[in-house]
This record gives sequence, C-alpha cells and structure tokens, in this order.
Amino acid sequence: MKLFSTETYKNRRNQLKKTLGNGQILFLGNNEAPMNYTDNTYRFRQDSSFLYFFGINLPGLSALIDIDKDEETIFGHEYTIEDIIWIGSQKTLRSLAEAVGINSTKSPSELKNAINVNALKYLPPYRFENKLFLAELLNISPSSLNPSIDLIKAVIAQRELKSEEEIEQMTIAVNITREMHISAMKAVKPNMMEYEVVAKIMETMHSHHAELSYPVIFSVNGQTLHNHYHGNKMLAGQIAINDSGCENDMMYAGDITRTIPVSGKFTSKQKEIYDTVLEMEVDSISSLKAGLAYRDVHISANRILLNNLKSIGLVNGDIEEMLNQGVGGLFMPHGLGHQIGLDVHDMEDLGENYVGYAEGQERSTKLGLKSLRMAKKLEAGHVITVEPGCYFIPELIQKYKSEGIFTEFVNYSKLEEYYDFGGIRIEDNVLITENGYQILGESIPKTAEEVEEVMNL
Ligand SMILES: [Mn+2]
Repeated sequence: MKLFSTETYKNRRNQLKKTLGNGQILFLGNNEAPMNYTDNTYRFRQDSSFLYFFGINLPGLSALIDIDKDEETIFGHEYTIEDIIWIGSQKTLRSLAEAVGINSTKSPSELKNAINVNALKYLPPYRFENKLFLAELLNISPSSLNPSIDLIKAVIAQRELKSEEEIEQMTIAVNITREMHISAMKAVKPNMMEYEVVAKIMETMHSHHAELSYPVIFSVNGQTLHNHYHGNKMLAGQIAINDSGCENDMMYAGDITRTIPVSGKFTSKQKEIYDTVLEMEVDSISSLKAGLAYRDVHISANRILLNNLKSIGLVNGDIEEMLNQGVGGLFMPHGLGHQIGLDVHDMEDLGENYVGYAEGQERSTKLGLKSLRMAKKLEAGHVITVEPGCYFIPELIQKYKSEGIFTEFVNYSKLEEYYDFGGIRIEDNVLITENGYQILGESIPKTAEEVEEVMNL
C-alpha cells in the first residue's frame, strides 16, 4: 500500500478540524462487496474521502475525529492467525495508523461508545451497507440519516484543490491512460470485435499495475453516451469512441477520450465533424484560467459547435438565439466536463451541485446544460475534464422532429444522412494554474492526422 508522508495526512485533518471548529467527524471506509457469495468479492475500492484523510486502503475501517477532545481514532480489527492463513502476513492496523499519524486504534465494537450523537458529523453514505451501519449506530432509520452540509462543504473545499504531490499521481494515471489509448489506436482494424480492442486496453493498463477508474466505453455506437457493450464487429468506414482511463496505485484517476476511424482514415464527412469537436476542445482548453466560470466555457464550446454545424448545413439561424434555446443539446446532450481526482467524477458522492455549482448558481433544465457537472468559477488547483462531443442519436432527432422542436433551426431532412454516423468525443484532463492551465500528462494523439498516423505505423 502506497501512502503519502505522515505529515500530509496530519495536515489534511488539521485543516478540516480548523474549518469545522468543534464536534465529532465520522468517516466510514468501504467494505468488501460480494459478487455472488460473501467470500467471492469485487475488487476492493476504498472510499475516496477515507483515503484522502486516512490513506489506509483496507476494508472494514472507520475513523473518528473528536475535535473537542483532540482525539483521532481508527476503528478496525487486527488480523488474526485465521486471516493470515488465507491472506498472508500483513502490517498491523496499528502500524498503518501510525504511518498516517494516528496513535489510537480500537475494535469496531468500541465505536458506539465513542460517539456523541448530538455532535456527530458524517458524509452522505452511498453504499447500502454503510447506510445500514450508520442507521444502526445512530439508532434511526436509514431514511432519517442527516449528513452534515458543513462537513460536505469543508471536504470539497479541501479535496478540490489538488496539491503538487496529488498532481504527480494524477499525471502518472494520465500517462498510463495515454498508453491505453495508443494501444487501442494501434489495435483497431476493420472486422475486429470491439472486445478484442478492449483486451489490448486492459493488457496495457494491467502491465502498469493500474485498475479502471470507470468501466471502459469503447464502441462504434459512440452516440450512446455510456455504452459498455463491446460485442460489435467494427466495420470499415465506422468510427469508434474510446473513453477509458485508469486509477494508479494511489487511486488517482485519469479520464481520456479519443475517437478512432476503424479503417485508419476518417472520411471527409467524418473529418468535418471531428475537426468541429477538436476545435471545441482545443479552444475550450486554451481559454481556461482561474476566475472563469466553467459554465461559460461549456456555452462557448456550444457556440463553436453550432457555427460549424451551420456551415455544414445541419442548422440555420441566429447562433445566439440557438444558444439561448439550447439547440446544441441535440448534438451534445452532456456537459463539457467535471472535476477529477481520487474519483473520476470527483466527490460526486457528496452531491454534484456542492462540487460543481456555486451557492445560488442555478442548474439549467435544458438538454445538455442540465448535465453540466461543473459550472462554477475555476480556481488554481482544480483539475477538470474538457470533453466536448458531437453525436447523432436517431431516436432523439426523430423525437424532436416529430414534436416540432427546433424546426426553425434544424435541417431535419439533411440530418437523415447522419443517422448512421455515430458520435465523436475528445477529452483531456486539465489543471488550472495560477497563470492559466496545464494539460496533464504527455500529449496523446489528438488531431485526425495524429490519430491516423499512430494507426498506420
Ligand atoms: Mn469524463
């Protein structure tokens, strides 16, 4: 298990204690999750806030910070000889706790006596087991759980500003992710199955001792945004979206998307749309700076999209009027990006709006903009994804057409030529700095020519 220095974890907890001032804070780690019976489990994934403040990447732990008594305790079992028969010799919980600056470890059964329900703050649990655990601990029903908004805000304020050592880890994750993408570009050939390319992605990832930060999206049906089916045969002339990324051995995530022409070369019709998405991506990134609201970057990207679709003849009319009405959402029904860190959608368990929206900043209900997860002002230390796309979703287009939506703007008859187009998305991970921005990791083939060149090496 890799850890940052003892001081890192102490400083993080001290800052949190300072922000909250008083009371008790309970952090629940995750437990093993059974696949089909108790002893056959999914890969263990520790809770990210637990990792951030306590570092220990093991199941069955909880931690209590008592600000008033100035005590920090990790609750968990020491391994018994029965455990060691099955899983080998282990570091003691006590020694791991010391490595992250905590001198008190206790058995889980002692937690109930240590808490003061009136002063206790906790984050919203997202796993059912932890919901039940908390409800039982507090002697209330799971639906009555009442996570602390102050704690949520304090944790987000800390975790969203990445330190230099975190950026180092995220860069490692992006560089492994980069290799996964280059493997895919080199592997894709007409008449291959999608899962054969996914196998190359996974092989490259595992060769770096990394794991997925989210399930691989690799599909010639890129218009389906979260397509986890890999059973299609890829045909010459199609394009495949590869949205895949890893978390490295310190659990920091990469999240990259590239779009690949199955035959090794984009057709001119595909390249028109590809270059549109590329322009949206490159332009958005080059505008990034602290103080800029990311919602405005999303809207600027939509402006480029509509301008280009207008010159192709798929939409007509006043661009600003189309932006007001949300016409771009028909072609890009998702947001421009999200924060990324220990979670691929960082801290979304704490509430999307707390992470991505400023107090009082309203969330749109329009298609596209309503799915924008990060809308607030950028700050130095934020790491965000920039991931514009353009998709032709026949069911959505036909629905809007039949309901007469956007008929004054959208050339529905020409759009029929795009029903089998699929979709294009391009995504990078970007750190906001004091002076601008920095794309994390070494550069990944991105222009149509760069992608084609890697494919035909
Ligand atoms: Mn993403």
